[in-house]
Amino acid sequence: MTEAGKAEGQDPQKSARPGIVHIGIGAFHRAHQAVYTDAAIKAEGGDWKIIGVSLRSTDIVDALNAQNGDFTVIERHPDGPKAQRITSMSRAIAAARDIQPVLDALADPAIRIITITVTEKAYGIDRASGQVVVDHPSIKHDLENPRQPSGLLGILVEGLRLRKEAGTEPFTVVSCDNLPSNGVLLRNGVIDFARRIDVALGDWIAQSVSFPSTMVDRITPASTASTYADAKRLLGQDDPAAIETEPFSQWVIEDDFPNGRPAWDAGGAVMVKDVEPYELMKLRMLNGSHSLIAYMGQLGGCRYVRDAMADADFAKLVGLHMKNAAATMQPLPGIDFAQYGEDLLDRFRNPEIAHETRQIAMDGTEKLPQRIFAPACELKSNSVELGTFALCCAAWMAVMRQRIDAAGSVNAADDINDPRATEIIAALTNAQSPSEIYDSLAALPNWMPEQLKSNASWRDAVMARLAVLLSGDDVNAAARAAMAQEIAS
Ligand code: CS2
Repeated sequence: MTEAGKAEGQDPQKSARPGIVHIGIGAFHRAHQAVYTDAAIKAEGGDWKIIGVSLRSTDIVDALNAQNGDFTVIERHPDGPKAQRITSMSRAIAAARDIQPVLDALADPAIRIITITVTEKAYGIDRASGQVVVDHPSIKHDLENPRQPSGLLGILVEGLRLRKEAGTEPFTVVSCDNLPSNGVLLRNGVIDFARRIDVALGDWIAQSVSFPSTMVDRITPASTASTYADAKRLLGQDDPAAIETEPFSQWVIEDDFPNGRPAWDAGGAVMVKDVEPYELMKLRMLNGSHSLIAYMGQLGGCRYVRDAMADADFAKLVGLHMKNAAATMQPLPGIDFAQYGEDLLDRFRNPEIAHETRQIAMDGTEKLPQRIFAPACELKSNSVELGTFALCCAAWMAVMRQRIDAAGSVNAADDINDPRATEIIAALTNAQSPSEIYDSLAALPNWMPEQLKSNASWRDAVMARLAVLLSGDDVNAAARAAMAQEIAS
């Protein structure tokens, strides 16, 4: 059926046409923006259905298209799972197969918003300068082949170029990844990329494209056999695109949509003028604690976040880190950080959510700067609150050390799972003592802020914890000892 053919009948969901292209249709998008958009169309209608684009995988595209774009969301409540069918996606496109349909969608005047969840590493933007990282694989490819892009920035810029050329209004671009000031970061990167190809295009983007920032939140573990089994049991059909998630969900959006937007607020989103304080709170208190749980959990033998939270010492450590992270925040009217932290602890404890520490532990070099280093920079150089930040940094270093043997080979059962794996391996080859490990990893270019690197108390704090984590042959026992020392201090 054509899109126009779908525009019949009374159901606003059925009659709606696409108005959004979403790039990155992994589980998080299906648990979050797709659900808000579904609720918005059901509440107030509008041509806001989503065309989903997958940059790499093709399986999810085939699975969604075989189901008319519809899929099942299972919410894991303490009293059992609840399933819902989401129908806000009209179709999906695999960019890896053919980029042309993606560019056609981006050039279509009916498309007014591009939303994005591609994870931190897909941006290829230097966080400090806002310029593109020219040796990032997709940036490099797309600067050389701007009409046949395959990465995020190249696709956005080519889409905008086609619109400029056709005299079409630009779309609004909305990053929904866990990056600080994600709208500003993406804006800077897109403009810099465009100016490297065509200065006038870059100037036009700077003047006419809006990049609202957003804070997104919903804990969404990777789907497993039990996700698919529950989807079938609850809704009676096989669904290889089914996902499972927690009951909680939050979306705070900077309200800057010159070409209109769905009634996301009717679906529960909060529209604000300034998202940054919400982003900082979430990145530092939720994601920072998640990273601490992930690395300490990898060392301490906790497969899932809930296993860590079921351990009294571990739960205390996480509570302490939330308190320390809250100490780096400016007050936010209407928000009680202590209560926010308590609610996070409850969410982490949810026994129905099987969120693997290994999943959260990936891409550490992309995550630690905003989750751990930036807040640590806000604390006085020898403050007691630095302890849990130093522990998280040390735990990441210890996990990396353990996944690579002394000769610099990755242990058979492991994967570094980080876009800077080659550099990490090179840094750790022959680095054995805590000071060798710390100094070689802290020296990764454009990574740990100078303010921390030049802070002797920080270096001492990380090295002391690394020494405990690497002591003896029993990794779990060493992790427990480090945890006990932290909560006692
Ligand atoms: C997690 C996030 O994998 C991770 O790094 O910290 O995906 C986290 O679950 C979400 O941001 C929750 O909203």
